[in-house]
Amino acid sequence: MLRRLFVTFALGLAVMLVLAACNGDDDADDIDNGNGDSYNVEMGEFYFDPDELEGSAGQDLTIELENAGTQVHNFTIEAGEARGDDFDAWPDSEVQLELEAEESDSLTFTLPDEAGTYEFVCTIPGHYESGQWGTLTVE
Ligand SMILES: [Cu+2]
Repeated sequence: MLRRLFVTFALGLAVMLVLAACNGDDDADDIDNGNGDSYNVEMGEFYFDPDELEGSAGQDLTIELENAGTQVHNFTIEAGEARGDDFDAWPDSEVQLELEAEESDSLTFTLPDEAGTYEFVCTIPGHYESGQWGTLTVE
């Protein structure tokens, strides 16, 4: 009886831990302040976390970028480039911040006046193809 209680308790605890871990991945948690104009973004082999950002047309957005990987990576939005039909081309000059392994820095840029879904990528050869890209939704 005692053993069954313990197993039930352990299972409940495991479920709670899994739920807590999932909640930690919620992108909304990564917004730094009430204005929603700043994101902490981690990058590595071969990802951005979070990989979905959003903001309002015309606003300034700051990315606090950390390279948690072991290679050079960059956060880039290429002017006039969009790699798939589902993405809009970025209208303004290129946005880029490149960091060595374990470096951190910040980058501030102005979102376009046109609403749309834009993409950000790492331009180091092979990294985009390995999945290192994300979306920036402008509303
Ligand atoms: Cu990269």
